[in-house]
Amino acid sequence: MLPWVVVYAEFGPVKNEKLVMKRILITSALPYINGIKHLGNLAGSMLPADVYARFERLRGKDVLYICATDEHGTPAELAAEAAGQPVQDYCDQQYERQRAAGEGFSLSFDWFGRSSSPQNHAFTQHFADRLEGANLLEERTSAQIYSIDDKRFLPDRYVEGTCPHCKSEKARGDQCDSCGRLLDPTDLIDPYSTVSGSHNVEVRDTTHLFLKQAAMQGTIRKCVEAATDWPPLARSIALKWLDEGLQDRAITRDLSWGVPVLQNGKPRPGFENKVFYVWFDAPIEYIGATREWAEANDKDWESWWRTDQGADDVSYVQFMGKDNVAFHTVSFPITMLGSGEPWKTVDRLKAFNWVTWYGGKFSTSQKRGIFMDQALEIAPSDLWRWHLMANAPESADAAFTLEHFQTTVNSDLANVLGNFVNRITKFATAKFDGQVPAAGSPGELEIKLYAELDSHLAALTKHHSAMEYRKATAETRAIWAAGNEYLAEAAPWTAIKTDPDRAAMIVRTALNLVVISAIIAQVFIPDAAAKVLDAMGVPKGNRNWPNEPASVLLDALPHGLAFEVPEMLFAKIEDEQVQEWSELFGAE
Ligand code: B3M
Ligand code: ZN
Repeated sequence: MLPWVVVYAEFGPVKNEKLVMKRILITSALPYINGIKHLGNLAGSMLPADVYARFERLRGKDVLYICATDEHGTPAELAAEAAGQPVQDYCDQQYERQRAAGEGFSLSFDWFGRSSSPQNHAFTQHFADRLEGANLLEERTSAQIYSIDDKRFLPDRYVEGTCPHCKSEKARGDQCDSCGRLLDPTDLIDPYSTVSGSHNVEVRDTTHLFLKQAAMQGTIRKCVEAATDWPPLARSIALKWLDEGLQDRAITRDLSWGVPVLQNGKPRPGFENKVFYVWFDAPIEYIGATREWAEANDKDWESWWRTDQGADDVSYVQFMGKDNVAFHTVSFPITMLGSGEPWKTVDRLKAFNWVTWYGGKFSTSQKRGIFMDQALEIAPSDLWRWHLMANAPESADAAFTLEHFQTTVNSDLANVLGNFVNRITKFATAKFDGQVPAAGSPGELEIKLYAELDSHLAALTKHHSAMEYRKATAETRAIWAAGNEYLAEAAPWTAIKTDPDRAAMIVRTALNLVVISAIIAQVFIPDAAAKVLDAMGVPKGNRNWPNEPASVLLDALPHGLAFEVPEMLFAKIEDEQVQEWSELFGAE
């Protein structure tokens, strides 16, 4: 084996034996089926989950990254109605669009499933049967909003009104977007049908299956209190919920599209026209989609989800927006723990605040904001990925503006990374025949750079492990900037006039730093990183997370290796483009 491959192979699996969790299960909140998601949805779940999956794969972990479309409930029914399509056809079409959008953003799911899958139907019914067997389900008659004009009950998004807690209008029947509280439609002030807009509604009794969440209060609190390494936002929301006291909640709805409610394989008497509530079946699709993946790839799903079949050595990490935390820290664990079976529950949960569009909400109907498919039409996915992660809504909501997007891209990507790669590869091609020079040995500047890089890489690995993306992008940028600073100080273009060996050493060091800069960039900007690593002739198997001292990393390229100048990595965003996009997408 070439000595170089041996050195790069050292980058491979993490050697720190303390990291016992070699298998990592990652799920990101399932995007609702109703239409392509906007940049805020992407930034708040699927994208950071992808960055984390890429990071852990580069460290040699066995990663399974699962996602799917969330196809049931009122979002699907209302959207299909608006599109004039049968719900199944609508979901089939939208699923392909969402899958394509995910591929366009290089979201490296191991499986992108569908909550309408037979696997999810089976698991959902299984859990309901187990919960009933544990006496945690009960048929109860409850008051629901009925629309006289629409001749139907109005669950969840079929009804809107004023939130009783924060008085925000257009609160939905199941949750208030403004204060995040879960609601029952009868909680709403002045409710009205979202189908017809009619206020001609009344409260009528209907029977549903209630999950006795209150009975599980102590069990869930123990889990959340033990989860000391959850990032702060997730833990604070979960504890707030528990402090308010868990309520028993209906897990069926008067709807026709969803998982049917069976009893002994037949429609449950009285539930022939009801289905499970979308938030009961959607998290179960994490397991359903894993089974879809296993069956399509001749793998097993049990070792990822059953702690009696190997999942006890799995680290399970969830990514989601803050409005989804309640369901993931309360109702989903209740479903799993209440089943009495050894299911793998979440170990770490990264929740995000919201990305706003110039401080306001993204809106398809009001043409406010950029949606994933539109974004890919106007700029490469790397640019969006970098900007959204560098400005991730971690400790507060983050306002997306096109002007800020332009600044971030032009500064971090074009001026810092692009400039560094371009200058040194062009100089080395001109002065050293496009080969990694062998002469020279490390001097003071290299020793200083080694120490700097060791410290940056240690910090960067820590930030990624902690899933802190603003810090991780800042550390990544700092390493790219160190390349420019090193060149400015070492000035190979001056050294070459009097001391070619010195110049050779500088060039060799800088070319290796180009490779490290690209290796760590893979998690954020995979396309540009691949272009650089391909141009530098780094084999695909040697692009793992750096795990050697900088003194080794910065002299790892084989001496004499031929390389090319990577094609231009990033075109700058011009003011005219920002102007044009502002008109197109409703920027303030
Ligand atoms: N479909 C996302 C949302 O609330 C919701 C997530 C389900 S994760 C199981 O927009
Ligand atoms: Zn509210």
